[in-house]
Amino acid sequence: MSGDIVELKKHRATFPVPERSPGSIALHGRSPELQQERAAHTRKQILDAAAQLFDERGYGKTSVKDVADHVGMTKGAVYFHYPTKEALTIAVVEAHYHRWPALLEAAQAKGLGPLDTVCDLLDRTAQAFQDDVVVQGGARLQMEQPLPDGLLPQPYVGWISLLTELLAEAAEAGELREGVSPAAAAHTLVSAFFGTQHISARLTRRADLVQRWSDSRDLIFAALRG
Ligand code: LUB
Repeated sequence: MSGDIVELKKHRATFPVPERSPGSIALHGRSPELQQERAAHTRKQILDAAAQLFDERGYGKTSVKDVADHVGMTKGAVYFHYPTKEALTIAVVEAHYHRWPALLEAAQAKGLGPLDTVCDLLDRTAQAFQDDVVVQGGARLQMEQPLPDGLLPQPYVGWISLLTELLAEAAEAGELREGVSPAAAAHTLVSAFFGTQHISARLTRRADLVQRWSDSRDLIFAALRG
């Protein structure tokens, strides 16, 4: 399954969200809209807790019961939203990847040149890896690859293809040093980012990631700029 970011945006949910019939009856006096809001809030609570426990303990040492206890729910309440541990795992990883389009839009909204847009996007991504528990949990799961092939997106390929596109625009704009291949530069940036966040995670639980990435990207972008 492609890990392409655009592909993931279209990626189907892994569990059917219960369809609401047009004339659904408000249960317990709550409007259907309020019920949907509460269900979405509950799913977010479960996802955040699962991501935190997956990041801290890994897939194998995290049970659905652990997640339920962490959010103060019964296992049944968790299973209502995520029918299996695998569905919960897939949901955390998908939520991890679904963070990126908004960061790309924010970087592009600044109206920078293509190379500075890449730089700004990766700075935002470093902040997300430092602060966002779902990003952290998704990264741990993608490291472990605990599910059979094909159930989780292929890691890294989405970022490599996105950065290759953006760096090709930078080359067309004359922003890249002569002879720099956008594809090679994209692969280098993704590898450097992945390694920087991994070492930061192991040594400081990512507390120093934004600074570490700032040091890495200054060196890399100095080599890329025309
Ligand atoms: C990124 C991770 C951790 C790549 O794209 C991915 O799959 C990634 C999780 O697998 O780092 C670097 C931006």
